[in-house]
Amino acid sequence: MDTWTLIEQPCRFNRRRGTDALFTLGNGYLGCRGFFEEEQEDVEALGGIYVAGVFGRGALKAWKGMHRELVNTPNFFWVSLRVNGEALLCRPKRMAGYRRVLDMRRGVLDRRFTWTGSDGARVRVRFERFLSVDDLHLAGQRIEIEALDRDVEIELLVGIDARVTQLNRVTTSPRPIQPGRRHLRTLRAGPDEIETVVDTLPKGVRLAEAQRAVLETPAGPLRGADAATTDLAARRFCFRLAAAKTARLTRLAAFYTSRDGADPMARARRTLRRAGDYEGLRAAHERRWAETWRACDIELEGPDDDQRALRFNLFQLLQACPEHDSRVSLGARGLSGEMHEGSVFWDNEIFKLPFFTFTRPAATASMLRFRHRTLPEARRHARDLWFDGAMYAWKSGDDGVEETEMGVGAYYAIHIVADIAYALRQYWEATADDEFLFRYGVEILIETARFWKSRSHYDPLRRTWNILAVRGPNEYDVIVNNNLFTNMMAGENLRYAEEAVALMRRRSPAAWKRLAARLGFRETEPAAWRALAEGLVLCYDRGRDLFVEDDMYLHRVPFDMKRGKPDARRVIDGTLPYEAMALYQITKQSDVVTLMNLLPWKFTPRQMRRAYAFYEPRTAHDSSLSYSPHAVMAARLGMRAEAYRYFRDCAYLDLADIQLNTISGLHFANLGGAWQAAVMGFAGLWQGDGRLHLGPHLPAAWKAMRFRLCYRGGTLRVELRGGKTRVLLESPGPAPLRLCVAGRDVRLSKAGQEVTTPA
Ligand code: IFM
Repeated sequence: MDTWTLIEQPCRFNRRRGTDALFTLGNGYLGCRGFFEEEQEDVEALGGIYVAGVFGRGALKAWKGMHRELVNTPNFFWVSLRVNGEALLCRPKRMAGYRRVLDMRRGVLDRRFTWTGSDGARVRVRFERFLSVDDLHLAGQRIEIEALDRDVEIELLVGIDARVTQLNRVTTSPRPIQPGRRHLRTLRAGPDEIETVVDTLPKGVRLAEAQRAVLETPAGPLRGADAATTDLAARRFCFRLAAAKTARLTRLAAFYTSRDGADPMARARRTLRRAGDYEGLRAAHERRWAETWRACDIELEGPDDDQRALRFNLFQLLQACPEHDSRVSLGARGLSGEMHEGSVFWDNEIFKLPFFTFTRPAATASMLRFRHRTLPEARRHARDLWFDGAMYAWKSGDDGVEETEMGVGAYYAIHIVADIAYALRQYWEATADDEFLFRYGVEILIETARFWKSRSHYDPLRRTWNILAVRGPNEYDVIVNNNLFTNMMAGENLRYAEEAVALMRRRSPAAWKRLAARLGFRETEPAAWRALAEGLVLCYDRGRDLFVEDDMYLHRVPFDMKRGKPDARRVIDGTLPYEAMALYQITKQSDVVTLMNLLPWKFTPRQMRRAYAFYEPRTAHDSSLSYSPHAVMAARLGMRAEAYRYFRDCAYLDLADIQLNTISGLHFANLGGAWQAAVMGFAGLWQGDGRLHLGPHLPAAWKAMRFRLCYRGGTLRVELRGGKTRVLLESPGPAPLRLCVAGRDVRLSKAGQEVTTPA
């Protein structure tokens, strides 16, 4: 069975658009949902192409005016097809042999079907498309039309369609597609070029798109005639196709925006002129994918469905990653849909970055640079709210401004500040990249530590430091005091800041002097950070050896999960209103469990087991961020069957539409969670005490698992088979790598060196 392809067959006409997100293609610069190319009626023609960093003004009131939303940009895959004068529309009675195939190995989408007109004439149609990962500004499309049993008259329009609007009026909740706001104004349209501007933001972005389309018919090539209209660049090809003959259209499209530099249209033209032919472009694209998969794939000896699902998660994560541009990061739905408006949340650092850190560290570096670039806005945000240092927005577009709607809790959801510090530390430990740490990281760590210092309050009665009025990962607890996750992560943030300052002072004294002067660093700060880190309240029930989510959790009323969550809908959508959650012991998405996965060295196995047993039945999994941490912890605790069940909930979350909102985009944090479930759960990966830890916890359904890891400049090849773990050093780093494999200390320094445990 082919585990590299996602196949839809037959067409589910009634929920056609619901699966478009699954068939998304992307290259980090562009993302393109799997919509049908040929124009349909009404909302079917809306496309769904997004460019990282291209935002327009949305409809919700955020902290600094209206929020931003990722713009649905002109559709350069648009075609209109008529056969014997009749529009080729996708209708159940007209189509046979439908098949849509996402080839994840090659990054190519293919769709084919046979269509019968009202006059009985049949044509076989095949569409192929890709967004080049070799040249991020190019896309390729091929359309083949075969007349099956008689001659037909074909009219084919090939264009770039700027009539598109947002797919939805409201993007915060999933809905069937319904046309929404229009952000684009067309400046100029010709047969092969269109220039538009997103003019719903003061400094509107200009978009320039150009196409080169050639039609080969049995009678020879056709160039087509100008068919441009106000908001559509298009060429029209009219021809007669004899029975049993095939015509083939090949189009290359180039896309630039004013974010890429001056005169984007000149750039688009130049790129098209220099682009070779379709085959050459696709071959280069496929070579890039082969290299990427070599580094990032996880191979299983187990059920084919699991292998395919795992690859699907990795594929989508990889192809949305904006590694080329540190002015943007990876949104909650990537470039696959409009829910959450293209914004970046805490889950980027905690769920997605670990995958990149250990497979493509440059991608993590770029996304952390995004946090560094948005530091001025985070400082301003902190100042506006009477705090020191930097308070990162809960929800960021491209400029770091808080995009959360007013009044829905961004003021409380401050753990994101420490999550960014955690990801930074994880990156530094995994890469030993001092240069990055000193150039960008230390500044973030100092400013975030200062934030925690000003956001914590001393309680003279208990002689402790509290962090009051917060919202942890469990968003059903809207405002709590001393959320364990927040306090412990803040404590780590403070420690990382202290350690990073000491390191930089030692290793790069001149740069440190400059930074310290620029930030107005005071010598008393590190000691104050340490005292705070040591004094922060950590909610803990000594009698039960149980770490507690927050000050009040144990005092709340037990929640009847059967009654409250009888089906897949979230509790707050099905049975009780949001306001009721404060009364109950209910966890929306894993909170303490996630924390224990992040900082495993801080807890004993017994404490982890107790926490898992306590919180798991109280967790509604009403967020996509919940399954993977449960899979990781269950695996590490040796509960393999349970871990596997959670792994499947996670890996199939979008494929099976478990959260009922995949139509509005894929759940990117969960995609990263699938990698975590496999690598941090079943392969037991974690980082601490200067070593990389691995240990086998394979589920019974998997015989073996293989993957590569980047670690401190070296590449490791890991294979788990049954109870054995084999680690091979494929290419060494600058220093010997220290590992702890299934409890055994190992040092690997030469290429080809390997260790197997138990031996
Ligand atoms: O970051 C998450 C949040 O924890 C739950 N709601 C969705 C956000 C974006 O994924």
